[in-house]
Amino acid sequence: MTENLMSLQSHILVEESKHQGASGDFTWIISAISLAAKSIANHVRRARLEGVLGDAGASNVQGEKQQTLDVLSNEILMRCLGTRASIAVLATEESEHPSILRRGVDGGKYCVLFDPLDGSSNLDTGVGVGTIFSILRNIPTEKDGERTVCQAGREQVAAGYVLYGSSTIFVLTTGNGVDLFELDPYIGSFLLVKKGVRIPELGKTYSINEAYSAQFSQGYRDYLSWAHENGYSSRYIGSMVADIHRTLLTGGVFLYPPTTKNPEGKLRYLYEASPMAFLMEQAGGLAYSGSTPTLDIQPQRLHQRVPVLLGSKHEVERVLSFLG
Ligand code: P6P
Repeated sequence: MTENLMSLQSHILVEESKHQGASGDFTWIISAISLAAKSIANHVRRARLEGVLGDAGASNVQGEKQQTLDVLSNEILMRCLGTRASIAVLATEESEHPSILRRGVDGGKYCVLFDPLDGSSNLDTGVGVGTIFSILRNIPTEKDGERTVCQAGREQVAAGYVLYGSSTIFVLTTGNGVDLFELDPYIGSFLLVKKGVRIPELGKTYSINEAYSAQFSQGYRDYLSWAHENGYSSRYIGSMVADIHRTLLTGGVFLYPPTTKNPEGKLRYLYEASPMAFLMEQAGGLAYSGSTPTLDIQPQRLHQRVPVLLGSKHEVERVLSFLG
């Protein structure tokens, strides 16, 4: 092997050294997410052996049936992040309201938002699932937790996901491109495997739940008809992190349009659409919610949903050309 071995921890320290006056707080947060990801990966991989599959017998604030591993993953992230002194606010898909840990005057510098185990309804069938996270700066003058975290995606200082798939992959951007790490379970470390990931500008693959086609507006239906006639492939796993990861690496476009059931779209802005949009733009792709760049949206509610269209630059532009 000719490449130097670079762990996620070392990589973040190198990145941090590029920022004058960096305090190390940010590194501690990524380190906490990395620790949580290793623990969650262990439970996901041993779920059937540990008897933690299936639903938890309750529903979350979204009215979705909570899986046992949703609750466990959420607890792991809260326990890892709760110890970090620079965190002001934590917000999760699993809780109705954000948790205010400390004010700005007490050292609270960052807000961390996450979907602890997205796609968890696929766990019983062994499909890849993931953790999605977004890091924002705290607003010391804002006392309300929800207003503090309701920031446009362009305000993010970092975002990423962990894919618990055939291997455990940590994908991260801190605003200087996208880097990809793989967990080496034998040494318990995420190792850098690709720096500066770029999404192909073209990709003849679209990823959408076509079962809802009758509910899509005409523009989406016109795009799908065009794709069918122009040799596109359809790939849809129904687990956002897995679908996005494939799109990032092989190109194409991922869509979750408005439907009758979800007129704003199904995916949540702050801890699903916004972090994924940041990653896509950092990798040279595009991300739109309707006709607005996803990162420009100003959310009003913690669990606000938005339409999602993201992926290869030219593929997203082509879909937009049908949406009018
Ligand atoms: P549908 C999983 O439930 C999820 O939140 C995302 O991971 C995924 O992209 C989407 O919903 C799938 O939704 O309606 O196609 O089953």
